[in-house]
Amino acid sequence: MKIITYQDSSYASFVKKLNRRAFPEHGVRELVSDIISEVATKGDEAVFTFAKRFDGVELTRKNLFVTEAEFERAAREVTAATKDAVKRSLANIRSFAKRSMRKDWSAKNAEGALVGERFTPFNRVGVYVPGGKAPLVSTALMTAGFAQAAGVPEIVGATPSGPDGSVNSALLYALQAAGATEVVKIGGAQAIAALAIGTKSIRPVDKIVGPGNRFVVEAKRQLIGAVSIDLLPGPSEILILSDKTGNPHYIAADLLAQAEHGGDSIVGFVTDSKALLGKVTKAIDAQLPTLSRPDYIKQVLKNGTFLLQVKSFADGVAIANDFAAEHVSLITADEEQWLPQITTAGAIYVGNDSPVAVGDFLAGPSHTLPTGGGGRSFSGLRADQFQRRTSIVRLDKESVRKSLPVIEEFARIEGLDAHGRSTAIRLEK
Ligand code: HSO
Ligand code: ZN
Repeated sequence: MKIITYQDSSYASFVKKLNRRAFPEHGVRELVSDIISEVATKGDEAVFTFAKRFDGVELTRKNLFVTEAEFERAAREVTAATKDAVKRSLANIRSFAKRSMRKDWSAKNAEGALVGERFTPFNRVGVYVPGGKAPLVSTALMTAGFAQAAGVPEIVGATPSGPDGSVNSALLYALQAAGATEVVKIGGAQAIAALAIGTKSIRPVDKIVGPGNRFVVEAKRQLIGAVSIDLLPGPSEILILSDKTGNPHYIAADLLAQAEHGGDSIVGFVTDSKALLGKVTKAIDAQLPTLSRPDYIKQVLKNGTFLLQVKSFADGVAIANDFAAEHVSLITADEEQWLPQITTAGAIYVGNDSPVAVGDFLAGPSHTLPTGGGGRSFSGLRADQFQRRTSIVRLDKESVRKSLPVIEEFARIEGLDAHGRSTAIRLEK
């Protein structure tokens, strides 16, 4: 853990580095580009080769997709408690989704033409659920669940299988409950490439959503154009910003919760209270031995954790906005003043009693959120990102007549007289 206070000589340079901008790493960029080219030229064969190399699994056209029998077995294997948890999380997701969905509208413009927008769901989307460190059952809900709420008819889940070719039962159950119509057992950049470009066995999708490691994120970035994407969500992050009113045990627990994702996850604590900083440090040490993933956590505590004492709460707010964390927990006696000032977080959790874990699993907003500083430019996954938007324009003779002088002027300026003609012809006898 890096512990720094505003009095330290390294403070200024450390804070400067917290003002992040996501940029693809050099080696990753080339590697992913090669994987995409292989999938584009060799299709299924490339996918199978990479599955063998990266996931240690022997895939063929026969076991590439989850079968009906596997779905049925998963539904038998999961407990009633799991089914209930999935159901309750999906219910919150659906009602959250409903409120953020866009609705068709039309209105008259200044010349009396009818203009408006119509929303239709994407035909076919891919939802990526990372494998590896944990069966991210909630991630299936927090991606596919929104596609389902938006009415997407074909939802293709993609997640790597274990070396024996199997996928976690609860994950399969959740994918199906959230509307997945197919599940393909592939992961990594090759999965994103296969979904975007298509292979003999895998029909391409129109949009790909969901979090992933740096290779998945980079593949999504490179394949924009072939598909659209949601955002570029990477490893989990939390930044807790608290004044002296923060409960150190809760704060330590929230930091450790996101740290247990391991890998490149980042957890930060920023406070203007020296006393609280000390207490949080102690609480982390006290809670760590009680948790079941010490290795993942220790890795993040070592490489991706900072505890920062700032001079004023306003400094902390500025740092939080620069850092643009996936999650910001805001704990302060003056919420009214500070909450509106945090503008770049993917999600804000307010007050001592709002654990980020509740949003990870149940609350309703998608936990698929911008990371790596992406919050400056992106927002979290929403239901309306599964709606295609088409604008619609309808004129009658009267609105053509009122529009014509302006059309003819633009046609003249741009030297495109056929444009002017195409409008004027409507008014000829
Ligand atoms: N904290 C993760 C989401 C997650 N947590 C899934 C548990 N399971 C990214 O925000
Ligand atoms: Zn989490």
